[in-house]
Amino acid sequence: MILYTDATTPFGRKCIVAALERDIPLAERFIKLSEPGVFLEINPLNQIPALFVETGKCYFDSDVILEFLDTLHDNQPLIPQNAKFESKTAIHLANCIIESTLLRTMELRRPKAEQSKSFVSHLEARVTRGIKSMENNRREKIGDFLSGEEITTAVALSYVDFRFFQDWRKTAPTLEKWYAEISSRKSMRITVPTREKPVLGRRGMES
Ligand SMILES: N[C@@H](CCC(=O)N[C@@H](CS)C(=O)NCC(=O)O)C(=O)O
Repeated sequence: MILYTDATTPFGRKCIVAALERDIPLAERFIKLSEPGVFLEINPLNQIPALFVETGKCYFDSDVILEFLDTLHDNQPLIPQNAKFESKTAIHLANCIIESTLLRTMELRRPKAEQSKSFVSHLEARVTRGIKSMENNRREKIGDFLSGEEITTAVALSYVDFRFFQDWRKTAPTLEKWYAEISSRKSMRITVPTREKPVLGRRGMES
């Protein structure tokens, strides 16, 4: 299986962390979306991540990929069936924090005269409210197997740090402690957005 991704995409990182946490062999291939070439046959939307499976099937959208990964292992599922809707809602919250941070970055890369301050403020307020909700709901201890919710939450906070601001910690002490612990896991450490090359090589082993 090959995951088409790049170093900075948090949606791709979710999938790699999940594969590492469940010991699923997955090779990574970095792709430049500005020069997609045959990648458009894998994902006509020209978005990453996208997963190519040896059966010839291609799956895209990181949540679809997480659900597919769950069909490949016998450990604790990434999406627990007994709390599926809670889990998917929490994943959606983290996804929206990622998406709002991404849109904010793209808006601020436009020429100054074309940027919308009100759009940027709207996105920032959504990120702030989302993190507050994460803080209010973060109770459980980190177990041996990270869930899809934990992975997406941690990746979202890391992306906010990477692209936006770090002072969310001032108002989210529980989340700060939780995030510090989860960030020290190997799967999170080796997939930081500042890495220069894929961590998973051709056979899905660390390269
Ligand atoms: N819902 C998708 C979102 C994927 C996404 O937005 N990926 C970004 C990179 S982080 C992308 O490919 N952006 C290029 C574009 O949308 O043109 C997922 O969860 O995989």
